[in-house]
Amino acid sequence: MRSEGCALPALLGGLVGLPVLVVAVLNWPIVVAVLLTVLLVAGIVAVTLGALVLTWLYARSVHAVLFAGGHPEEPSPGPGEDPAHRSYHGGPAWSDLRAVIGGTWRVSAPWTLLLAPHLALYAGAVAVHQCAAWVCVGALRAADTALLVVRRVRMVCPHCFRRLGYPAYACECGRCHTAIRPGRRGIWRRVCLCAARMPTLLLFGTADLHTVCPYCTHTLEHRPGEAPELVLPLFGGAGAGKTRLVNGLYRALEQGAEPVPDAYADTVGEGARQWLGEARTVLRPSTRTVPTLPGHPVRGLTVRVGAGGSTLLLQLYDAAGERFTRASTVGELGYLGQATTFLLVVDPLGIDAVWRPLGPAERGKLAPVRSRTRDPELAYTQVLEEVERRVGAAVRRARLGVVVTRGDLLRDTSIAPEGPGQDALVYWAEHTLGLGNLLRSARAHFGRVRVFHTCAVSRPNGEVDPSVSHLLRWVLEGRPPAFGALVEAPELLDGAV
Ligand SMILES: Nc1nc2c(ncn2[C@@H]2O[C@H](COP(=O)(O)OP(=O)(O)OP(=O)(O)O)[C@@H](O)[C@H]2O)c(=O)[nH]1
Ligand SMILES: [Mg+2]
Ligand SMILES: [Zn+2]
Ligand SMILES: [Zn+2]
Repeated sequence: MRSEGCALPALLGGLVGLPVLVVAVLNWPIVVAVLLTVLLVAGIVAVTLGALVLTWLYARSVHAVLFAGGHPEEPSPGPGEDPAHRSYHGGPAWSDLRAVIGGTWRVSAPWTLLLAPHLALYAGAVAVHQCAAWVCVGALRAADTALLVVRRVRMVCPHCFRRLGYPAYACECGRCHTAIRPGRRGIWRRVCLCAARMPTLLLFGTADLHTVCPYCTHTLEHRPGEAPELVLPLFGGAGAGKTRLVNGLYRALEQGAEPVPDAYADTVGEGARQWLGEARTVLRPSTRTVPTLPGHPVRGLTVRVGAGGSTLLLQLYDAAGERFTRASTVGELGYLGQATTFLLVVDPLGIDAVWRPLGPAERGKLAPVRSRTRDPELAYTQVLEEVERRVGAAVRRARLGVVVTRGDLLRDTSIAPEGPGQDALVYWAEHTLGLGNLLRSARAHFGRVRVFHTCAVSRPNGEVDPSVSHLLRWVLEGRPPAFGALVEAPELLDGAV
Protein backbone atom coordinates (compact mmCIF):
# COMPACT_ATOMS: atom_id res chain seq x y z
CA MET A 1 0.00 0.00 0.00
CA ARG A 2 2.79 2.35 1.02
CA SER A 3 4.81 1.86 -2.19
CA GLU A 4 1.65 2.35 -4.34
CA GLY A 5 1.04 5.67 -2.60
CA CYS A 6 4.54 6.92 -3.60
CA ALA A 7 4.42 5.70 -7.09
CA LEU A 8 1.29 7.59 -8.05
CA PRO A 9 2.66 11.14 -7.73
CA ALA A 10 5.86 10.08 -9.48
CA LEU A 11 3.79 8.71 -12.30
CA LEU A 12 1.72 11.91 -12.52
CA GLY A 13 4.92 14.00 -12.42
CA GLY A 14 6.38 12.01 -15.21
CA LEU A 15 3.21 12.33 -17.26
CA VAL A 16 3.19 16.18 -16.87
CA GLY A 17 6.96 16.86 -16.65
CA LEU A 18 7.96 14.91 -19.62
CA PRO A 19 5.85 16.85 -22.11
CA VAL A 20 6.98 20.15 -20.49
CA LEU A 21 10.58 19.06 -20.76
CA VAL A 22 10.05 18.09 -24.34
CA VAL A 23 8.39 21.46 -25.08
CA ALA A 24 11.21 23.31 -23.21
CA VAL A 25 13.92 21.51 -25.08
CA LEU A 26 12.15 22.19 -28.34
CA ASN A 27 11.68 25.98 -27.40
CA TRP A 28 14.85 26.65 -25.33
CA PRO A 29 15.40 30.26 -26.53
CA ILE A 30 12.05 31.24 -25.08
CA VAL A 31 12.86 29.58 -21.79
CA VAL A 32 16.23 31.32 -21.54
CA ALA A 33 14.57 34.68 -22.29
CA VAL A 34 11.95 34.15 -19.61
CA LEU A 35 14.59 33.19 -17.05
CA LEU A 36 16.74 36.19 -17.89
CA THR A 37 13.72 38.50 -17.68
CA VAL A 38 12.84 37.14 -14.26
CA LEU A 39 16.44 37.62 -13.08
CA LEU A 40 16.55 41.15 -14.48
CA VAL A 41 13.29 42.17 -12.86
CA ALA A 42 14.42 40.65 -9.56
CA GLY A 43 17.73 42.53 -9.85
CA ILE A 44 16.01 45.85 -10.58
CA VAL A 45 13.64 45.35 -7.69
CA ALA A 46 16.57 44.48 -5.38
CA VAL A 47 18.67 47.51 -6.47
CA THR A 48 15.68 49.86 -6.15
CA LEU A 49 14.89 48.53 -2.71
CA GLY A 50 18.57 48.83 -1.74
CA ALA A 51 18.76 52.40 -3.02
CA LEU A 52 15.57 53.30 -1.19
CA VAL A 53 16.85 51.78 2.02
CA LEU A 54 20.20 53.59 1.67
CA THR A 55 18.48 56.87 0.85
CA TRP A 56 16.21 56.42 3.82
CA LEU A 57 19.25 55.78 6.07
CA TYR A 58 20.93 58.88 4.64
CA ALA A 59 17.77 60.97 5.07
CA ARG A 60 17.48 59.70 8.65
CA SER A 61 21.06 60.79 9.32
CA VAL A 62 20.43 64.21 7.75
CA HIS A 63 17.29 64.65 9.83
CA ALA A 64 19.06 63.56 13.00
CA VAL A 65 21.93 66.01 12.46
CA LEU A 66 20.10 69.01 11.07
CA PHE A 67 16.67 68.87 12.68
CA ALA A 68 16.73 66.54 15.68
CA GLY A 69 19.55 68.16 17.60
CA GLY A 70 22.17 65.61 16.65
CA HIS A 71 24.60 68.18 15.30
CA PRO A 72 28.10 68.21 16.73
CA GLU A 73 28.73 70.25 19.86
CA GLU A 74 29.98 73.78 19.10
CA PRO A 75 33.51 74.24 20.41
CA SER A 76 33.75 76.96 23.07
CA PRO A 77 35.57 80.11 21.94
CA GLY A 78 39.28 79.70 22.55
CA PRO A 79 41.53 82.27 24.21
CA GLY A 80 41.51 85.50 22.26
CA GLU A 81 38.27 84.58 20.49
CA ASP A 82 35.04 86.49 20.89
CA PRO A 83 32.35 85.13 23.25
CA ALA A 84 29.77 84.65 20.49
CA HIS A 85 28.24 81.63 18.81
CA ARG A 86 29.54 80.69 15.41
CA SER A 87 27.27 81.37 12.50
CA TYR A 88 26.29 78.44 10.30
CA HIS A 89 28.87 79.39 7.70
CA GLY A 90 31.55 79.83 10.35
CA GLY A 91 32.05 76.13 11.07
CA PRO A 92 28.77 74.25 11.74
CA ALA A 93 28.00 73.83 8.01
CA TRP A 94 31.09 71.68 7.49
CA SER A 95 30.88 69.86 10.81
CA ASP A 96 27.23 68.97 10.09
CA LEU A 97 28.27 67.55 6.71
CA ARG A 98 30.95 65.46 8.40
CA ALA A 99 28.42 64.26 10.99
CA VAL A 100 25.92 63.23 8.27
CA ILE A 101 28.59 61.23 6.42
CA GLY A 102 29.72 59.64 9.69
CA GLY A 103 26.16 58.77 10.72
CA THR A 104 25.37 57.17 7.36
CA TRP A 105 28.65 55.26 7.33
CA ARG A 106 27.97 53.79 10.75
CA VAL A 107 24.74 52.08 9.61
CA SER A 108 25.44 51.29 5.97
CA ALA A 109 29.21 50.94 5.45
CA PRO A 110 30.49 50.13 2.88
CA TRP A 111 27.28 50.77 0.93
CA THR A 112 27.66 54.46 1.80
CA LEU A 113 29.89 54.71 -1.25
CA LEU A 114 26.74 54.19 -3.32
CA LEU A 115 25.40 57.43 -1.79
CA ALA A 116 28.15 59.44 -3.46
CA PRO A 117 25.65 61.46 -5.58
CA HIS A 118 23.59 62.40 -2.49
CA LEU A 119 26.67 63.45 -0.57
CA ALA A 120 28.07 65.36 -3.53
CA LEU A 121 24.78 67.26 -3.78
CA TYR A 122 24.86 68.06 -0.05
CA ALA A 123 28.53 69.13 -0.19
CA GLY A 124 27.72 71.29 -3.24
CA ALA A 125 24.88 73.01 -1.37
CA VAL A 126 27.16 73.66 1.62
CA ALA A 127 29.87 75.04 -0.67
CA VAL A 128 27.39 77.41 -2.37
CA HIS A 129 26.09 78.56 1.02
CA GLN A 130 29.65 79.14 2.25
CA CYS A 131 30.56 81.14 -0.86
CA ALA A 132 27.44 83.32 -0.59
CA ALA A 133 27.98 83.93 3.14
CA TRP A 134 31.66 84.86 2.85
CA VAL A 135 30.99 87.09 -0.16
CA CYS A 136 28.41 88.91 2.01
CA VAL A 137 30.95 89.17 4.83
CA GLY A 138 33.58 90.63 2.49
CA ALA A 139 31.13 93.05 0.86
CA LEU A 140 29.81 94.36 4.19
CA ARG A 141 33.26 94.85 5.64
CA ALA A 142 34.41 96.60 2.48
CA ALA A 143 31.33 98.88 2.52
CA ASP A 144 31.87 99.71 6.19
CA THR A 145 35.58 100.45 5.69
CA ALA A 146 34.81 102.59 2.64
CA LEU A 147 32.24 104.55 4.63
CA LEU A 148 34.73 105.21 7.42
CA VAL A 149 37.30 106.40 4.86
CA VAL A 150 34.81 108.63 3.03
CA ARG A 151 33.60 110.15 6.30
CA ARG A 152 37.24 110.55 7.42
CA VAL A 153 36.54 108.65 10.59
CA ARG A 154 39.66 107.86 12.62
CA MET A 155 39.12 106.51 16.08
CA VAL A 156 41.45 107.28 18.97
CA CYS A 157 40.98 106.13 22.55
CA PRO A 158 41.06 109.19 24.85
CA HIS A 159 42.36 106.98 27.69
CA CYS A 160 45.25 104.98 26.20
CA PHE A 161 45.63 107.19 23.09
CA ARG A 162 45.87 104.23 20.72
CA ARG A 163 44.27 104.28 17.35
CA LEU A 164 41.39 101.83 17.11
CA GLY A 165 40.86 99.75 14.00
CA TYR A 166 37.36 99.17 15.32
CA PRO A 167 35.90 99.64 18.80
CA ALA A 168 35.04 96.71 21.04
CA TYR A 169 31.55 96.28 22.50
CA ALA A 170 30.41 94.95 25.84
CA CYS A 171 27.25 92.87 25.98
CA GLU A 172 24.75 93.41 28.77
CA CYS A 173 26.06 90.19 30.31
CA GLY A 174 29.47 91.80 30.65
CA ARG A 175 31.24 89.79 27.96
CA CYS A 176 33.44 91.88 25.69
CA HIS A 177 33.34 91.47 21.92
CA THR A 178 36.57 92.74 20.41
CA ALA A 179 36.00 91.66 16.80
CA ILE A 180 32.36 92.34 16.20
CA ARG A 181 32.51 92.96 12.47
CA PRO A 182 31.00 90.40 10.03
CA GLY A 183 32.90 87.14 10.05
CA ARG A 184 32.51 83.56 11.19
CA ARG A 185 30.40 84.64 14.18
CA GLY A 186 27.75 86.54 12.26
CA ILE A 187 27.00 88.46 9.10
CA TRP A 188 24.36 91.05 10.07
CA ARG A 189 24.07 90.10 13.70
CA ARG A 190 25.88 87.88 16.11
CA VAL A 191 24.61 86.00 19.13
CA CYS A 192 26.52 86.42 22.37
CA LEU A 193 27.05 83.29 24.48
CA CYS A 194 24.32 84.72 26.74
CA ALA A 195 21.93 84.60 23.72
CA ALA A 196 21.71 88.39 23.30
CA ARG A 197 21.75 89.50 19.68
CA MET A 198 24.14 92.25 18.65
CA PRO A 199 24.58 94.14 15.37
CA THR A 200 27.91 93.55 13.67
CA LEU A 201 28.65 96.93 12.11
CA LEU A 202 28.43 100.63 12.81
CA LEU A 203 26.15 100.63 9.77
CA PHE A 204 23.71 98.39 11.64
CA GLY A 205 23.88 100.28 14.91
CA THR A 206 26.80 98.98 16.97
CA ALA A 207 27.37 102.56 18.14
CA ASP A 208 24.26 102.17 20.32
CA LEU A 209 25.96 99.37 22.25
CA HIS A 210 28.21 99.85 25.24
CA THR A 211 31.46 100.74 23.49
CA VAL A 212 34.83 99.98 25.04
CA CYS A 213 38.45 100.33 23.99
CA PRO A 214 39.80 96.98 22.80
CA TYR A 215 43.22 97.81 24.28
CA CYS A 216 42.55 99.37 27.69
CA THR A 217 38.87 98.27 28.04
CA HIS A 218 37.82 101.75 29.19
CA THR A 219 34.27 102.72 28.33
CA LEU A 220 34.18 105.00 25.28
CA GLU A 221 31.19 107.25 25.87
CA HIS A 222 31.75 109.24 22.73
CA ARG A 223 30.58 106.33 20.55
CA PRO A 224 33.60 106.25 18.22
CA GLY A 225 33.05 105.47 14.59
CA GLU A 226 29.94 107.57 14.20
CA ALA A 227 31.73 110.80 13.34
CA PRO A 228 35.20 112.10 12.48
CA GLU A 229 37.44 112.82 15.44
CA LEU A 230 39.73 115.81 15.80
CA VAL A 231 42.57 115.20 18.23
CA LEU A 232 43.80 118.54 19.52
CA PRO A 233 46.78 118.52 21.90
CA LEU A 234 47.64 121.72 23.76
CA PHE A 235 51.16 121.88 25.14
CA GLY A 236 53.43 124.44 26.76
CA GLY A 237 55.12 125.23 30.06
CA ALA A 238 53.45 125.17 33.47
CA GLY A 239 51.04 128.07 33.87
CA ALA A 240 51.16 128.96 30.18
CA GLY A 241 47.37 129.08 30.01
CA LYS A 242 46.40 125.70 28.53
CA THR A 243 43.55 124.88 30.88
CA ARG A 244 42.01 128.31 30.54
CA LEU A 245 42.32 128.11 26.77
CA VAL A 246 40.71 124.66 26.62
CA ASN A 247 37.76 126.08 28.52
CA GLY A 248 37.69 129.04 26.16
CA LEU A 249 37.66 126.81 23.08
CA TYR A 250 34.80 124.77 24.45
CA ARG A 251 32.83 127.81 25.52
CA ALA A 252 33.33 129.41 22.09
CA LEU A 253 31.77 126.37 20.46
CA GLU A 254 28.92 126.24 22.95
CA GLN A 255 28.24 129.92 22.51
CA GLY A 256 28.42 129.67 18.72
CA ALA A 257 25.94 126.80 18.70
CA GLU A 258 23.40 128.48 20.98
CA PRO A 259 21.62 130.63 18.37
CA VAL A 260 21.86 128.07 15.55
CA PRO A 261 18.94 125.65 15.28
CA ASP A 262 20.08 121.99 15.38
CA ALA A 263 23.63 122.97 16.34
CA TYR A 264 25.13 121.82 19.62
CA ALA A 265 28.43 121.42 21.46
CA ASP A 266 28.07 118.87 24.25
CA THR A 267 30.68 117.44 26.55
CA VAL A 268 30.87 113.66 26.48
CA GLY A 269 31.71 111.59 29.53
CA GLU A 270 32.33 112.38 33.18
CA GLY A 271 35.89 113.66 32.63
CA ALA A 272 34.87 116.28 30.07
CA ARG A 273 31.86 117.34 32.15
CA GLN A 274 34.12 117.81 35.15
CA TRP A 275 36.78 119.82 33.28
CA LEU A 276 34.61 121.84 30.93
CA GLY A 277 31.24 121.92 32.65
CA GLU A 278 32.21 125.07 34.55
CA ALA A 279 33.75 126.84 31.54
CA ARG A 280 31.58 129.92 32.00
CA THR A 281 32.86 130.39 35.55
CA VAL A 282 36.46 129.50 34.68
CA LEU A 283 36.56 132.20 32.02
CA ARG A 284 35.42 134.99 34.32
CA PRO A 285 38.20 137.56 34.86
CA SER A 286 38.09 137.01 38.59
CA THR A 287 38.67 133.24 38.38
CA ARG A 288 42.14 131.79 38.69
CA THR A 289 42.41 128.31 37.23
CA VAL A 290 43.81 125.53 39.36
CA PRO A 291 47.14 124.21 38.03
CA THR A 292 46.76 120.80 36.40
CA LEU A 293 48.39 118.12 38.55
CA PRO A 294 51.38 116.50 36.85
CA GLY A 295 50.49 113.16 38.42
CA HIS A 296 46.91 113.35 37.19
CA PRO A 297 46.30 110.86 34.33
CA VAL A 298 45.85 112.70 31.04
CA ARG A 299 42.56 112.07 29.30
CA GLY A 300 41.09 113.40 26.11
CA LEU A 301 38.19 115.73 26.88
CA THR A 302 35.61 114.96 24.24
CA VAL A 303 33.14 117.49 22.90
CA ARG A 304 30.52 116.35 20.41
CA VAL A 305 29.82 119.18 17.99
CA GLY A 306 26.92 119.10 15.59
CA ALA A 307 26.08 121.63 12.88
CA GLY A 308 24.55 121.56 9.41
CA GLY A 309 23.79 117.86 9.71
CA SER A 310 27.45 116.96 10.40
CA THR A 311 29.01 115.77 13.63
CA LEU A 312 32.54 116.18 14.91
CA LEU A 313 34.14 114.67 17.98
CA LEU A 314 36.68 117.14 19.27
CA GLN A 315 39.22 115.58 21.64
CA LEU A 316 41.06 118.21 23.66
CA TYR A 317 44.23 117.13 25.48
CA ASP A 318 45.38 119.34 28.34
CA ALA A 319 48.34 117.85 30.24
CA ALA A 320 50.17 119.61 33.07
CA GLY A 321 53.02 121.82 31.88
CA GLU A 322 55.56 119.88 33.95
CA ARG A 323 55.04 116.89 31.70
CA PHE A 324 56.55 118.71 28.72
CA THR A 325 59.91 119.30 30.31
CA ARG A 326 61.31 115.78 30.13
CA ALA A 327 61.47 113.27 27.29
CA SER A 328 60.34 110.46 29.58
CA THR A 329 57.08 112.17 30.56
CA VAL A 330 56.39 113.50 27.07
CA GLY A 331 56.90 109.94 25.81
CA GLU A 332 53.83 108.87 27.82
CA LEU A 333 51.58 111.20 25.82
CA GLY A 334 50.71 108.80 23.03
CA TYR A 335 48.06 111.16 21.64
CA LEU A 336 50.86 113.31 20.22
CA GLY A 337 51.27 110.65 17.55
CA GLN A 338 47.58 110.81 16.59
CA ALA A 339 47.18 114.54 15.99
CA THR A 340 47.66 116.67 12.90
CA THR A 341 46.96 120.01 14.59
CA PHE A 342 48.94 121.13 17.66
CA LEU A 343 48.63 124.20 19.85
CA LEU A 344 51.76 125.46 21.58
CA VAL A 345 50.56 127.72 24.40
CA VAL A 346 52.96 130.48 25.43
CA ASP A 347 52.81 132.83 28.40
CA PRO A 348 54.50 135.99 27.10
CA LEU A 349 55.05 137.29 30.64
CA GLY A 350 57.15 134.26 31.54
CA ILE A 351 59.74 135.14 28.90
CA ASP A 352 62.58 137.19 30.45
CA ALA A 353 63.08 139.23 27.28
CA VAL A 354 59.48 140.44 27.62
CA TRP A 355 59.49 140.89 31.37
CA ARG A 356 62.73 142.87 31.73
CA PRO A 357 61.70 145.97 29.74
CA LEU A 358 58.47 146.37 31.73
CA GLY A 359 58.28 149.24 34.17
CA PRO A 360 57.80 148.63 37.93
CA ALA A 361 54.11 149.53 37.77
CA GLU A 362 53.42 147.05 34.97
CA ARG A 363 55.47 144.36 36.69
CA GLY A 364 53.65 144.89 39.92
CA LYS A 365 50.30 144.51 38.16
CA LEU A 366 51.27 141.47 36.12
CA ALA A 367 53.45 139.56 38.58
CA PRO A 368 50.56 137.47 40.02
CA VAL A 369 49.70 136.05 36.59
CA ARG A 370 53.28 135.49 35.43
CA SER A 371 54.07 131.81 35.02
CA ARG A 372 57.33 130.17 36.05
CA THR A 373 58.07 129.02 32.52
CA ARG A 374 60.89 131.12 31.13
CA ASP A 375 61.56 129.29 27.91
CA PRO A 376 58.68 128.09 25.71
CA GLU A 377 61.23 126.40 23.47
CA LEU A 378 61.80 123.65 26.02
CA ALA A 379 58.27 122.26 25.70
CA TYR A 380 58.32 122.89 21.96
CA THR A 381 61.54 120.89 21.44
CA GLN A 382 60.42 117.98 23.59
CA VAL A 383 57.08 117.73 21.81
CA LEU A 384 58.60 118.08 18.35
CA GLU A 385 61.06 115.28 19.07
CA GLU A 386 58.28 113.08 20.41
CA VAL A 387 56.01 113.75 17.42
CA GLU A 388 58.86 113.05 15.01
CA ARG A 389 59.69 109.86 16.88
CA ARG A 390 56.08 108.75 16.53
CA VAL A 391 55.11 109.86 13.03
CA GLY A 392 58.45 110.53 11.31
CA ALA A 393 58.25 112.64 8.18
CA ALA A 394 54.46 112.90 8.47
CA VAL A 395 55.02 115.85 10.80
CA ARG A 396 55.27 117.87 7.57
CA ARG A 397 51.56 117.36 7.11
CA ALA A 398 50.76 118.70 10.59
CA ARG A 399 49.84 122.26 11.61
CA LEU A 400 51.18 124.14 14.58
CA GLY A 401 49.37 127.06 16.16
CA VAL A 402 51.61 129.16 18.42
CA VAL A 403 49.13 130.66 20.86
CA VAL A 404 50.37 133.56 22.94
CA THR A 405 47.97 134.00 25.86
CA ARG A 406 47.04 136.87 28.23
CA GLY A 407 45.82 139.15 25.46
CA ASP A 408 43.70 141.10 27.96
CA LEU A 409 46.65 141.78 30.27
CA LEU A 410 48.98 142.90 27.51
CA ARG A 411 46.41 145.07 25.76
CA ASP A 412 47.56 148.51 26.82
CA THR A 413 51.12 147.69 27.80
CA SER A 414 54.39 148.57 26.10
CA ILE A 415 54.77 144.96 24.91
CA ALA A 416 51.41 144.56 23.15
CA PRO A 417 51.47 143.59 19.44
CA GLU A 418 50.86 146.34 16.93
CA GLY A 419 47.89 144.74 15.26
CA PRO A 420 45.80 141.57 14.98
CA GLY A 421 46.99 140.64 11.44
CA GLN A 422 49.22 137.63 10.97
CA ASP A 423 52.21 139.63 9.73
CA ALA A 424 52.08 141.94 12.74
CA LEU A 425 51.77 138.96 15.11
CA VAL A 426 54.71 137.12 13.52
CA TYR A 427 56.84 140.26 13.74
CA TRP A 428 55.82 140.70 17.37
CA ALA A 429 56.52 137.06 18.21
CA GLU A 430 59.95 137.19 16.60
CA HIS A 431 61.12 140.60 17.79
CA THR A 432 59.32 141.30 21.04
CA LEU A 433 58.82 137.79 22.41
CA GLY A 434 62.12 136.42 21.07
CA LEU A 435 60.42 133.43 19.44
CA GLY A 436 62.38 133.81 16.17
CA ASN A 437 64.31 130.53 16.57
CA LEU A 438 61.22 128.66 17.62
CA LEU A 439 59.21 129.90 14.63
CA ARG A 440 62.06 129.16 12.21
CA SER A 441 62.28 125.60 13.51
CA ALA A 442 58.49 125.25 13.41
CA ARG A 443 58.38 126.39 9.79
CA ALA A 444 61.12 123.89 8.93
CA HIS A 445 59.35 120.96 10.55
CA PHE A 446 55.58 121.53 10.43
CA GLY A 447 53.52 121.88 7.28
CA ARG A 448 51.80 125.09 8.44
CA VAL A 449 52.50 127.45 11.32
CA ARG A 450 50.38 130.32 12.54
CA VAL A 451 50.67 132.73 15.44
CA PHE A 452 47.68 133.68 17.60
CA HIS A 453 47.27 136.04 20.48
CA THR A 454 44.35 135.04 22.67
CA CYS A 455 42.53 136.35 25.64
CA ALA A 456 40.90 133.46 27.48
CA VAL A 457 38.84 135.76 29.66
CA SER A 458 35.18 136.38 29.00
CA ARG A 459 33.90 139.85 28.17
CA PRO A 460 31.77 141.84 30.60
CA ASN A 461 28.63 140.51 28.89
CA GLY A 462 29.87 136.93 29.45
CA GLU A 463 30.81 136.30 25.85
CA VAL A 464 34.01 134.59 24.81
CA ASP A 465 36.69 136.89 23.46
CA PRO A 466 36.76 136.84 19.62
CA SER A 467 40.48 135.92 19.68
CA VAL A 468 39.55 132.47 21.02
CA SER A 469 36.83 131.98 18.40
CA HIS A 470 39.32 133.07 15.78
CA LEU A 471 41.78 130.40 16.91
CA LEU A 472 38.99 127.84 16.93
CA ARG A 473 38.03 128.72 13.40
CA TRP A 474 41.58 127.94 12.28
CA VAL A 475 41.48 124.64 14.18
CA LEU A 476 38.26 123.70 12.38
CA GLU A 477 39.59 124.55 8.92
CA GLY A 478 39.10 121.68 6.47
CA ARG A 479 36.01 120.46 8.35
CA PRO A 480 32.47 120.97 7.04
CA PRO A 481 31.89 124.76 6.75
CA ALA A 482 28.97 124.60 9.18
CA PHE A 483 31.45 124.12 12.05
CA GLY A 484 33.55 127.12 11.08
CA ALA A 485 30.38 129.16 10.71
CA LEU A 486 29.61 128.56 14.37
CA VAL A 487 32.60 130.62 15.41
CA GLU A 488 33.48 134.09 14.41
CA ALA A 489 33.70 136.06 11.18
CA PRO A 490 36.43 135.10 8.72
CA GLU A 491 37.88 138.57 8.11
CA LEU A 492 40.59 138.10 10.75
CA LEU A 493 42.08 135.22 8.75
CA ASP A 494 44.60 136.97 6.61
CA GLY A 495 48.14 136.12 5.55
CA ALA A 496 49.96 132.98 6.66
CA VAL A 497 53.28 132.60 8.36
N1 LIG B 1 44.02 137.28 32.38
C1 LIG B 1 44.38 136.16 31.82
N2 LIG B 1 44.86 135.18 32.56
C2 LIG B 1 45.21 134.03 31.97
C3 LIG B 1 45.08 133.82 30.59
N3 LIG B 1 45.49 132.58 30.29
C4 LIG B 1 45.88 132.04 31.46
N4 LIG B 1 45.71 132.90 32.47
C5 LIG B 1 46.02 132.69 33.87
O1 LIG B 1 47.25 132.05 33.97
C6 LIG B 1 47.27 131.11 35.02
C7 LIG B 1 47.65 129.76 34.50
O2 LIG B 1 46.68 129.33 33.58
P1 LIG B 1 46.33 127.80 33.33
O3 LIG B 1 45.34 127.75 32.25
O4 LIG B 1 45.99 127.13 34.61
O5 LIG B 1 47.73 127.31 32.86
P2 LIG B 1 48.16 125.84 32.45
O6 LIG B 1 48.97 125.96 31.23
O7 LIG B 1 46.99 124.98 32.40
O8 LIG B 1 49.08 125.45 33.67
P3 LIG B 1 49.45 123.97 34.20
O9 LIG B 1 48.17 123.25 34.32
O10 LIG B 1 50.09 124.20 35.52
O11 LIG B 1 50.37 123.41 33.22
C8 LIG B 1 45.87 131.13 35.64
O12 LIG B 1 45.85 131.95 36.75
C9 LIG B 1 45.04 131.74 34.53
O13 LIG B 1 43.92 132.40 35.01
C10 LIG B 1 44.55 134.88 29.81
O14 LIG B 1 44.40 134.80 28.58
N5 LIG B 1 44.22 136.03 30.48
MG1 LIG C 1 46.40 123.31 33.37
ZN1 LIG D 1 42.15 102.63 25.23
ZN1 LIG E 1 26.09 88.59 26.41
